[in-house]
Amino acid sequence: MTMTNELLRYFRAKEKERASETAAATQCPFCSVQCTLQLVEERIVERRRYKAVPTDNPTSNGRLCLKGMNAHQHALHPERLLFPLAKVDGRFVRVSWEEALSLIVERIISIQKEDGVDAFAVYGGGSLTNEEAYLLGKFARVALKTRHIDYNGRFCMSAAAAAMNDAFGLDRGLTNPLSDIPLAQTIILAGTNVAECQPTLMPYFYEAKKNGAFIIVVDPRETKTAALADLHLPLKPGTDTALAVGIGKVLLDEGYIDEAFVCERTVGFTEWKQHIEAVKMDEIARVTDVPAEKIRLAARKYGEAADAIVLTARGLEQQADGYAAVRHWMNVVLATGKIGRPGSGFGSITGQGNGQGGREHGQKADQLPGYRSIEHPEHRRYIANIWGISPDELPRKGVSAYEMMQKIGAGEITGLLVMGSNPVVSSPNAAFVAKALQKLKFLVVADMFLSETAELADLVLPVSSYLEDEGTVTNVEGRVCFRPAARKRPGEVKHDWEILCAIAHKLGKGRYFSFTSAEEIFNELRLASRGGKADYYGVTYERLRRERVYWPCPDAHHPGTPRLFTERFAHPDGKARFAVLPFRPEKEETDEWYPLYLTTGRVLAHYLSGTQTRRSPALSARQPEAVVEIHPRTAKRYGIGPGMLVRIETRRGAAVVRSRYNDQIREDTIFVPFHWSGLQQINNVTSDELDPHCRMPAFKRCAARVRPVVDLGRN
Ligand SMILES: Nc1nc2c(c(=O)[nH]1)N[C@H]1C(S)=C(S)[C@@H](COP(=O)(O)OP(=O)(O)OC[C@H]3O[C@@H](n4cnc5c(=O)[nH]c(N)nc54)[C@H](O)[C@@H]3O)O[C@H]1N2
Ligand SMILES: Nc1nc2c(c(=O)[nH]1)N[C@H]1C(S)=C(S)[C@@H](COP(=O)(O)OP(=O)(O)OC[C@H]3O[C@@H](n4cnc5c(=O)[nH]c(N)nc54)[C@H](O)[C@@H]3O)O[C@H]1N2
Ligand code: SF4
Ligand SMILES: [Mo]
Repeated sequence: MTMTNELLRYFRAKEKERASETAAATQCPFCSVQCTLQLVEERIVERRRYKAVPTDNPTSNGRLCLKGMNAHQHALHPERLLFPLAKVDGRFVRVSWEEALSLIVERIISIQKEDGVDAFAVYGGGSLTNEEAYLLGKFARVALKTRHIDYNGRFCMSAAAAAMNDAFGLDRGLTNPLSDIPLAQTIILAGTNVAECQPTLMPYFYEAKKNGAFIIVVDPRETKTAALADLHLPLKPGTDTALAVGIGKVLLDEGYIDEAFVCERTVGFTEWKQHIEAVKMDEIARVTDVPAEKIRLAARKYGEAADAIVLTARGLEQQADGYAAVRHWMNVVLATGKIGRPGSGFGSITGQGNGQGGREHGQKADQLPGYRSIEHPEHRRYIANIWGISPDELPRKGVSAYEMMQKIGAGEITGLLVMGSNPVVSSPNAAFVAKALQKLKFLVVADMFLSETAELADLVLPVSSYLEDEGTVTNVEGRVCFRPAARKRPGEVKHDWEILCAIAHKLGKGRYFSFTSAEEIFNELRLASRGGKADYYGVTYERLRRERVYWPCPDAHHPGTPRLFTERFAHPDGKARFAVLPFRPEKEETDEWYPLYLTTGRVLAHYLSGTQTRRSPALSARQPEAVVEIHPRTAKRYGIGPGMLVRIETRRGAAVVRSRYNDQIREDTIFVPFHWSGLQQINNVTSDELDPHCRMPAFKRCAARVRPVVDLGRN
């Protein structure tokens, strides 16, 4: 007995000696807030335990949500890809980097020779760092010389980005810092579910409420965000354009126009006024299915407020007329002059970790770094000079993300590099996308996991995760944030930027890609963005180690620009533009065969195509499968009990998910999150109708029908 106790004591002492704790600073890889944290690793002999401890920064102020708390679970997951995999006879086999790079280069050369330079395309993502997004754009244009590059942000920010550019002359998600939110007396949240999508931002709204703000939420569901609202407008999906026109009408009729602002700082008011005057409120109420009185109350609350903020997100943007919906909300903001002051402004809340920076530096089909245009001779000259090539060598603009998929389907694009996206799950009409990708002569996917898209690849390249990859991202506020590397890379994993440099070297373009660190790439990006609209020239790594800097920041002494448009807008004449755009009547409509509106979106515990969060035990346990939110009265009409498997059919196909009764959703609408694949994949049924202004797909509305798969409700 004594012996055992002694032994135990001995082992405990030994254990203590070998137990250790290390902590490394990092940043959550998921949404646009970019909360900071420390990943603490406790080591007790062979056992390792990790915990995430939030740290302070001026955006999230020491908060972290459920996803951030558990993000390390996917990064440390045993299914992480550790070496390159090539498909041989339909199965993946391990290959060396040397073999992988030789294969890519051989395929690029042969495809471009057989089918033309534009036949090889690049598909990027908003999770890539600024450095990687920048380098991907340069890689496509300089190493591949292809015009075909676009990225998943097309499905995310394109409606708001185009609207911001056209109305204000500049596209930065929020015109104001988040700290302005508590200063507003009225806040309109249109098609945004902050409570589940940017949870750590909620305290800004709580604070506003404490200060007496009136909050209006526009959403077909009464979401967790709507729980905060003083007024909820549960409109019919896809009718936001009409709603914003209705609000404008009340503001005009009831004298809330800021004539001095309109006259000094805007163009196009008269045309807007004529358009709005002809509008009938009962027609607006009929189209949106929101009582005219409620629309009037919303407009009055907005009009009366000395300061007010309008925030939109994907609910109204991911529509076949998403651009028009955003422009009409901007009309409302401009007509009342509620922008460019503390507590007054407009914002489209960005989504992905680098949803903002990812769209500024050249991943878009028509764009060069710093928001320069690939069709503008001056811009071409400037960037060609930075890159050390002749402007004539720069390709022209290509097509948008989904159109690239259509070109793949049509056999025009025959080779594709995917870096940072999982389009087989996240594209509209995804069954078509999966089929199209299988037609490619060569598909190479760089990912941390064997995603649904990687499964279709000829070659899969393992990349570092957020824990291992140093770099910068630009968050929801338009603030550039530095993310340090917290851990060594596992296996033979490479950073995305290293992969691009290695391929470029093998293609004989090494002299344009001789980078040895993320910081070196950032320094070139600074130069490339200099003088552009998204000017990062004054932002340095040294500075970012101390602060999060708002762009534009043109020189090292510039403080950065928290609030935009205080004096002038970014168009050459300094004035903002009103727009007159119709409500698109030709949108996918319900009929007797497809009587319900299907809308899609997110849940708190999961992230986008789910590649990462489905691999996190804590997050997966929280919500293991997709559900269809359905009103109990609608469900009963189709014999659907709570928790039953439901078959959802649209004009394109079917998905099967479990029902969840929700008496806070419109009776004519069902909601399904898109984070799952296989039978539960809702994008197999969504519509690929694109907004003609920005090519945004209509993820948020199509016509559907439902029926129970197994009738568990009866015995
Ligand atoms: N938990 C979690 N957070 C995320 C993400 C995630 O996947 N999971 N993704 C990140 C990314 S990339 C993005 S883009 C953002 C997205 O953030 P959000 O846009 O806020 O999220 P969604 O759930 O797509 O849509 C928001 C709301 O739009 C509503 N809606 C549906 N149809 C309509 C309509 O016709 N009109 C209006 N007005 N509303 C409608 C939905 O009911 C939903 O509540 O979230 C980011 N944060
Ligand atoms: N029905 C419906 N569909 C939608 C939406 C919707 O609301 N409804 N929303 C759309 C929106 S807003 C978005 S943003 C898209 C996003 O959709 P996706 O582009 O598919 O986004 P993710 O799931 O983030 O895909 C990222 C993939 O890249 C990998 N990855 C993560 N970080 C890195 C990295 O640093 N490097 C590399 N190489 N790989 C990385 C992940 O493992 C994952 O496989 O989905 C869109 N699809
Ligand atoms: S998901 Fe967004 S809100 Fe949650 S911890 Fe990560 S960055 Fe913060
Ligand atoms: Mo997004």
